[in-house]
Amino acid sequence: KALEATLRAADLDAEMHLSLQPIVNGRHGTVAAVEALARWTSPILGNVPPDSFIAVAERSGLMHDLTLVLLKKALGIAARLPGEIKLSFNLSAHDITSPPTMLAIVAMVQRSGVDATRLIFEVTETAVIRDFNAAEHSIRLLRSLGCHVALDDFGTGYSSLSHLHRLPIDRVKIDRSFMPGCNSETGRNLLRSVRALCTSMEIVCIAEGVETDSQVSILRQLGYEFFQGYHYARPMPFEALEEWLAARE
Ligand code: G
Ligand code: G
Ligand code: NA
Ligand code: MN
Repeated sequence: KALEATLRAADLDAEMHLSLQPIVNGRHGTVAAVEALARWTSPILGNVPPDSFIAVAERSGLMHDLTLVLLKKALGIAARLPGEIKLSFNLSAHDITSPPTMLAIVAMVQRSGVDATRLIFEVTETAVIRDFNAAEHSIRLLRSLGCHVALDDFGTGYSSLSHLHRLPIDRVKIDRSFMPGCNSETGRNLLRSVRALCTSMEIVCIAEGVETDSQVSILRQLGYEFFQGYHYARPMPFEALEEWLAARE
């Protein structure tokens, strides 16, 4: 359809950019990482939401090229950020189940000169389920380079718990749909249990979709340390991020 044809003909390098959202260490008040979120401004269609164009790229064989264009931009951003701030990059189901894509990612990371320990790759449970063995292999490959790997949207997929111990991930991003749970006893019990599980497995736990001060204080009481969400900042262009970082000092 129209979106696919336009994406196929697009100058990806010129039309794609990354929006950046901070991940904050709530205990120390520092910025632990920024997540890179793809944005497409098409001269024909205008701004297209990532949910749409990522899905189209996935099913029309365009994901390999798109991921590499975005990763190149992400590595450029990582190189310009202070060394203590990590860069978190989303991989799609296609990416983690495609050996040629994974090899190209590894080569690009190694050529970039960016310290691999400053990179976090986010994979969703849905992507892992598609081909568990391939996903496991890809995650091991990234970890062997020294990169971090986070299980994204945690809790929304199924058999989440088995993934935690079968995959060599070192981070979990608990899905934003759990944040309203801060306001109920059962919701808090669930959040506390996920936190305890991560602690026992030595997995860093990040709460995403944090929108209010009261959520932050409740999450901190439940043992959470890392937060991402509109309460801190919306995704923003690199220049705005630099200003945002400077204003916090
Ligand atoms: O940026 P926004 O919050 O609208 O993101 C919507 C969805 O698109 C999220 O699920 C996010 O993980 C996904 N997404 C954003 N950027 C990228 C990207 O660079 N690669 C992949 N594979 N998914 C992305
Ligand atoms: O699937 P993933 O977690 O990568 O999706 C990131 C998406 O979540 C982005 O589209 C981003 O704009 C959105 N997002 C980030 N912070 C918040 C928040 O505090 N509330 C809501 N509702 N969405 C958020
Ligand atoms: Na993500
Ligand atoms: Mn998520």
